[in-house]
Amino acid sequence: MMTQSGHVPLSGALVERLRAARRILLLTGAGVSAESGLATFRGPDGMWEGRDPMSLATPEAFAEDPETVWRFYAWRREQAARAEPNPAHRAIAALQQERSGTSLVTQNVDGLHERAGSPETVRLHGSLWRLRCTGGCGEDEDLRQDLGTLPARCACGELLRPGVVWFGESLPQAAIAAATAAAESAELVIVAGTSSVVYPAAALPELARRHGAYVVEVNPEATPLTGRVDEALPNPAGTALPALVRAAGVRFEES
Ligand code: BV8
Ligand code: ZN
Repeated sequence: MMTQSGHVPLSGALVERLRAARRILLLTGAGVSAESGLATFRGPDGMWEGRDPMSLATPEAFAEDPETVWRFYAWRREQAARAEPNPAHRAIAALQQERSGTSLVTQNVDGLHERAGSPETVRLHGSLWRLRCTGGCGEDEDLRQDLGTLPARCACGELLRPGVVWFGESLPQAAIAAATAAAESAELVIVAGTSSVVYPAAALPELARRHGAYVVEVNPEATPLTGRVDEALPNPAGTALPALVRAAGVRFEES
C-alpha cells in the first residue's frame, strides 16, 4: 500500500517505520545543500576554475600550492555564507527536535544543518569554518570573517589550513565512533543527497542494514547504494525530507 505525502509516494512499510522507529539515522551529503544553491562535489557544476575539487581536497595539493587551495576554500566559504538552509535541512532539524532518538551524520562542511537548528550534528568531514595551524602551535578556531591575504596565516607565522578532512586523511575519531554507534543501533536510516562513493561514510548504510535497519535512499540519481537499499526515493531532498518528516507524525511548516 502506498501513501501519498505531497508529491512523494511512500510505501506502507516505510510509513509504519517512520511512525514507530525510536532510533532514526539521517546520513547527508552535498545534494541536501544543492537546493540552497551550493554546488555538489561531483555534480555538473562541481568544477572550480576548470579544476576538479577532488584534485584540490588533498594534503598533496595544499603542500604544492597552498594559495590555490585556499582560494578554492575561500570561495566555498563565501558561497556557504550567502546560502540559506532549505526545507530539507529544516525538516531534519524538526525531526531531531521532536524525536530524541534521531541522529544526524553529515559529510557536509557548509554548516547549513547547524544554521537550520539541528541540535546535534556529527560532522564526518570537518567544517569550512574551522581553521587549524599547520605549524603545531595548537591553534584551531572557528572563524567566519573574511580571511584577507591568501594563503591564510596563523599568528605564529605558519600556514593555517581549512579544518576539513582531505582525501587520504583520517576522519575525527569521535565522529567515526558516534556515526558507527548510530548506524549499529538505528531501526531506520535515511541516506540523502550523497553519491555514496566516499569511504568510510559510504559504508555506514551497509553496516546499519547488517544490524537490522530499514534503509531508504533519497536521491534523484542512482548511486552505487541504490540497488542495496530497502527503498529508493528519486525525489529532491527539499521535497522528500519534509514528506518523510510529516509521515513520521512531526508537524513541519515549510517557511
Ligand atoms: C580515509 C571534505 C583512512 C573537504 C571530502 C579505494 C576504495 C575505497 C576507499 C578508498 C579508495 N582509495 C582511497 C580511498 C579512501 C578515500 C575514498 O573514499 N576515496 C573514494 C573517492 C574512492 N577516503 C578517504 O581518503 C577518507 N579518509 O579513508 O582515511 C585512510 C587514511 C590514509 C590512507 C588510506 C585510508 C577521507 C575522505 C574525506 C574527503 N573529504 N570533503 C571538502 O569538502 O572540501 S570529500 C567530498 O566527498 C564531499 O565534500 C563530501 O564530503 C564527500 C561525499 O560527497 P557527497 O556529499 O556524496 O557529494 P557528491 O557531489 O559526490 O554527490 C552529490 C549527490 O547529491 C549526487 O548523488 C546527486 O545525485 C545528489 N543530489 C543532487 N541534487 C540533489 C541530490 N540529492 C537530493 N536532492 C537534491 N536536490
Ligand atoms: Zn600557529
